[in-house]
Amino acid sequence: MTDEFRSVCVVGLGYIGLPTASLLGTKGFDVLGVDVSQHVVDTINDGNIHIVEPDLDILVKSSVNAGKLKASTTPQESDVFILAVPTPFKDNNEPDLHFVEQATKTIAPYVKPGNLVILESTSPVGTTEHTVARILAEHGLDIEKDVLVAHCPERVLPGRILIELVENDRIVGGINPIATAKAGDFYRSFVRGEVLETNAATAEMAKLTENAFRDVNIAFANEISMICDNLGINPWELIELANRHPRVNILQPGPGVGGHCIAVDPWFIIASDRDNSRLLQSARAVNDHKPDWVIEKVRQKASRFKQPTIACLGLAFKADVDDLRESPALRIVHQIQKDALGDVIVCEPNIKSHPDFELASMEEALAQADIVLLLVDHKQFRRLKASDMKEKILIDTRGAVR
Ligand code: SAJ
Repeated sequence: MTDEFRSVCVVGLGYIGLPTASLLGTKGFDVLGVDVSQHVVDTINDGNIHIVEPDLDILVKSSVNAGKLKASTTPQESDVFILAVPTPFKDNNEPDLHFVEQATKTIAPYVKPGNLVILESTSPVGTTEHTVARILAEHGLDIEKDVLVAHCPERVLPGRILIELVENDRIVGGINPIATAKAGDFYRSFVRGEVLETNAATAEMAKLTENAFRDVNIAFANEISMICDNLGINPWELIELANRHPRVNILQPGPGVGGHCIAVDPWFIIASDRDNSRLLQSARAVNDHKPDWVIEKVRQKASRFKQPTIACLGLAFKADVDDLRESPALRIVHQIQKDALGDVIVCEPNIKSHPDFELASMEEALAQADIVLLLVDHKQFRRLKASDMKEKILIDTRGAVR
């Protein structure tokens, strides 16, 4: 906490907003978390959580019990406003900023001179200045003198959010030098990593570049894995061996790239310069094709049976989370069911139910399976051994079964 910034209003209580709000609560700030969902607000005010993230329940409970974190559907006056709302893309892969616009309009009546307004949502270059600051200016606020507007992209990895919120270096970029400096002071009061100052556009582009870098590198691994399959080579063994070179560090192939970040953010760069983003577009195409390649594999194997039982292990977008957004696993299982490739049994240990599937335990799924399709390397599945499935056909899209 600093003398200047004691109260914080966090808009959007999802995977970034809720951990941030509860962390700030434990660091002495008075925090109001705002969400459009009454259910989310009630859950948090009861000291509970609506998402799966290690240790988040403990942090929320302690912040709420200490009276440092409250939730509401409406904002209130605060020293700092943090916008942590989704930035999805539209059907044509163009950025969809309506949540950012809405959130800015919601806080605008409560923002006073001297306040800090920070956009944490991953955003196309220009959003901090041309969407957030512009809307605040339209509400009569002087964004050059009175209100400090900055971007500080979140960089935390789902599954490690609470550690990375504190330990990661942060980039802050204001729409002017004073906003940058004040936003830097605010983050330095609770982040252990280094807080690096730049301007808003560079901060926005830095975040997009980080995720595009990962997308391109996963596309490389996915492309190698498909070539290996044709050549009869185990891609995971190959990558392990190649990575013993001191300057090679290949990522892991999988069933495709999911989540709300890596599969989305490169499009924000592509939309800003289509002509010069050939590599990013190719990476997106390779990663988006991978689920179809997996479905084709299942189709080939299933054609050996009259009506095979296909045990699909995992629906989440990656290991040990409950998040199904943009999940290649979910897309694959839906398609297998739609194409009636067999009787589908689904096991997803991180969720209680799913509207489209009956969920089974891993043991039930394996007992009935002719084909085991491993889609997510959840910890439960990483314990499986190839020797456990002698009678079955295994399609292991993650190289989890050894
Ligand atoms: N994946 C692979 N192979 C790999 C690594 C990942 O197939 O070797 C897949 C995952 O299974 C998943 C997808 O990629 O489907 C994305 O997973 P991830 O773990 O790479 O990333 P996210 O989406 O959970 O979080 C990313 C992180 N960005 C980077 O690592 C550069 C995180 O730091 C960001 O804060 C987050 O995006 C975000 O919110 O933007």
